[in-house]
Amino acid sequence: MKVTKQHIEDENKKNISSQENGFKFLSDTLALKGHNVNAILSKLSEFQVAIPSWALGAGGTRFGRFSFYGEPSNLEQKLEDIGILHTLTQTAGAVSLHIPWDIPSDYRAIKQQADALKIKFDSVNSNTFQDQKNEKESYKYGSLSNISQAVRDQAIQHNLDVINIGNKLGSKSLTVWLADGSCFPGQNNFQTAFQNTQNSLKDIYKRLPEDWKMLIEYKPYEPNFYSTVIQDWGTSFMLANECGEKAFSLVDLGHHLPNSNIEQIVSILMLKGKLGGFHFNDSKYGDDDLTVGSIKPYALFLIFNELVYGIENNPQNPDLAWMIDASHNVKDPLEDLIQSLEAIQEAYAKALLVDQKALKTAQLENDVVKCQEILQGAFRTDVRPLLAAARLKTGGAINPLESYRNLKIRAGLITERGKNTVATGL
Ligand code: AOS
Ligand code: ZN
Ligand code: ZN
Repeated sequence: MKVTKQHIEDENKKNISSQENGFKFLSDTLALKGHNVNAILSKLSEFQVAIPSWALGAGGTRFGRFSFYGEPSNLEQKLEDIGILHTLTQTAGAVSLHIPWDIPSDYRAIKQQADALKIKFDSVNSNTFQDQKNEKESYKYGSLSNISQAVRDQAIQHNLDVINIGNKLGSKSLTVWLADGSCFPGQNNFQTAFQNTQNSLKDIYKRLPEDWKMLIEYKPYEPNFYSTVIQDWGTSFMLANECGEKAFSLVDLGHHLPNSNIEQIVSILMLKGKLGGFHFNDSKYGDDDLTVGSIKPYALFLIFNELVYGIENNPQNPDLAWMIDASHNVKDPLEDLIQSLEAIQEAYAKALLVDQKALKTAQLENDVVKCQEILQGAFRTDVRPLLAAARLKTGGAINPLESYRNLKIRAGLITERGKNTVATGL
């Protein structure tokens, strides 16, 4: 199943006049306000978000999983799906692999396929939250934090293997997310668990290639429900500092206790030059992994506002690894990802419209009302014609979701791959 240039041209013909009208109105309005529309379009085109290899099949919960059929069952097919997303949206030019689910059998072939689809290999994810076949030790009671040296050594070695695999594909960072923690008070000694984790991470860090980063993800709870070793940004920040300058914190939007001020966390991590990566999703209650922007779009915009500020004002912070980390239980995964990609671009575009100079002036005058007006003025702008214009510039679809449906892509995938597909992953 392939989306061709011709497909997109035919699709775009249907929408071109309304797009041109909408874009003209918006770009004239923005230009009058002093915005450089072309600069915004270039920034939108440059903003690429990695798709995790495990998001292309239906997720499911511990109660069950309902397939969407035609899902990819190997790495080649996962790349094909991302290729479809990227052709339509022009913003999914990267993949984030998960080891051991995605070990390539033929590295050259996989690299060639990815190159042809214009997909880069972003951060590689290790997995020490499940036991793997043929492994001696079990992670039931933790991995890098385990009280047993043998278990820790196995988990360290796994991370080194993941770096090795990523290196062959051109990845430049390792993402570590640990399920380690405890389910009941007294089960673990907090200090021992933390120290073991720190020492293990340092062992991995020592063997990180010169031009690589280590991204340390935090999460307050789940799968452990009493304590998690790397529970919050502060813990991840401490560990990153202990490891060294190539180690950073990774923020997953769903990994905060209710009502946390994520935009403030993002802002201060960037000030300290320690924000390395980002996992996008949305949530109502916990780590719900819902479609980006589907529940709290204003919060997403405020986070992007800090990211834009940080990108412009914090040269001490490196370029970030962007990834969608969502799970698709009741939607076609590809449709869900198209919606997420659109929501990310929308929040980014709105953040680019914030008049930073005017905001600073209003802040210096303690004009609280004006500050709010500036932020909400940007948030209330309908930027969708801008996103479509950015996509058009590089050959994407004016309306990716509509084209995905018109081109009957899921039906095509089912014909090709059959109904009895089981995606590897969560
Ligand atoms: C888990 O909750 C985290 O969000 C991880 O980033 C990710 O979903 C997991 O590592 C899957 O590989
Ligand atoms: Zn995550
Ligand atoms: Zn998560």
